[in-house]
Amino acid sequence: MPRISEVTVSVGFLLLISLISVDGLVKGGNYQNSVYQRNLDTNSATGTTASFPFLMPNVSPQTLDLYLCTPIKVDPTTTYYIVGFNPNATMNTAHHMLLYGCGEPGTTKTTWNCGEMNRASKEESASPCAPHAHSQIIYAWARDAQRLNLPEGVGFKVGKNSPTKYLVLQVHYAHIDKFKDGSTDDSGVFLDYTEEPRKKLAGTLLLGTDGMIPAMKTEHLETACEVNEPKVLHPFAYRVHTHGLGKVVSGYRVRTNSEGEQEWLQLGKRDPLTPQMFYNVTSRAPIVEGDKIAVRCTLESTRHRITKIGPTNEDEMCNFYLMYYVDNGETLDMKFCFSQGAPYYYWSNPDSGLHNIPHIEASTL
Ligand code: IYT
Ligand code: CU
Ligand code: CU
Repeated sequence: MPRISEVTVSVGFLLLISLISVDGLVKGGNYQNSVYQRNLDTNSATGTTASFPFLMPNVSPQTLDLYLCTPIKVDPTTTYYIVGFNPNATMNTAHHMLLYGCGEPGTTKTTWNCGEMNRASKEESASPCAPHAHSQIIYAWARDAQRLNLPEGVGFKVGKNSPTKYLVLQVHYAHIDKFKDGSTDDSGVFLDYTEEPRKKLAGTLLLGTDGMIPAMKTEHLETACEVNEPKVLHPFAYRVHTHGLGKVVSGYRVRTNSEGEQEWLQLGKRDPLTPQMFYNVTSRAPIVEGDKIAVRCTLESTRHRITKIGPTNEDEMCNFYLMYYVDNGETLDMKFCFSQGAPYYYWSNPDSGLHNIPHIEASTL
């Protein structure tokens, strides 16, 4: 059955976009048909950075609360380091943007509906990255956040020698009134990148839980993992994510001192109903082998039914993204730290290996 498409792509601009995007960092959105071209940035040997406009290809969303994705294929013959993000969006048009590093994109289309939260509309949709492919959030924007530079000398490795073969931009279009007249939008992010090798590589660790929140109760969803790789992590940013029931999400480094006592050092703590961007960590103290990383989400349900962890707005999530860099070598092999969550896993379980658990109050935010 034919249906009205969610997006009208302005074809003239699409051509222009794919011509632009074959230069430098990537092949175009129509990556299947495009031809490689060398980087135009001839200064890369001297360590200067170039800027790649990763923008929506002039789309005109016609569905309320549309999550739209667009991919670029990173030139797989070259290793690139992304060192900064310069957003091109306003909160009048875009509610949020996420930039994913993917092994494979969710589809081979130029744009697609990639909403996780609004499955109510039963429209055809696909996730940003292909199922089971490498998938990582490397940038998040919301509510007129300014540009983000990674710390000095730090970069996200993409392309050759990296599992990130594609970048996928997700834009949440909350308000669509301005598109009624056929206007188009090119929200996105300018990526500052260099080919100069970086010793300090950035990575993200995703901590989260499965589980459920009982009716009319406040529940703690908790997870914790030990770092058991001989690496020194320098945390610098974090992002939290829940749906509507989230009250507070906090993350800690847990280290056992010489007296055998566990010391909890806060990495970040936020009200998840404030804009879900990356914020500076509370403490940049390094995380070393043997340390644990622990996360709690406090969710408060006033619903008369159980709420489960799941993809829609009727469900909940508990996520804490920790962005860090390593001084030398590759980032952690550990990319995720998920637990079963409530009512099975708690920090206070006898077998969790956690002691000296802090009292975490939402009121001290
Ligand atoms: C079940 C759950 O917690 N989903 C999260 C975390 C997640 C992130 C990525 C799961 C997978 C991923 O590939 I990247 I599989 C989740 O969906 N979080 C949302 C985004 O959809 C990523 C968020 O905004 O953090
Ligand atoms: Cu949004
Ligand atoms: Cu979610």
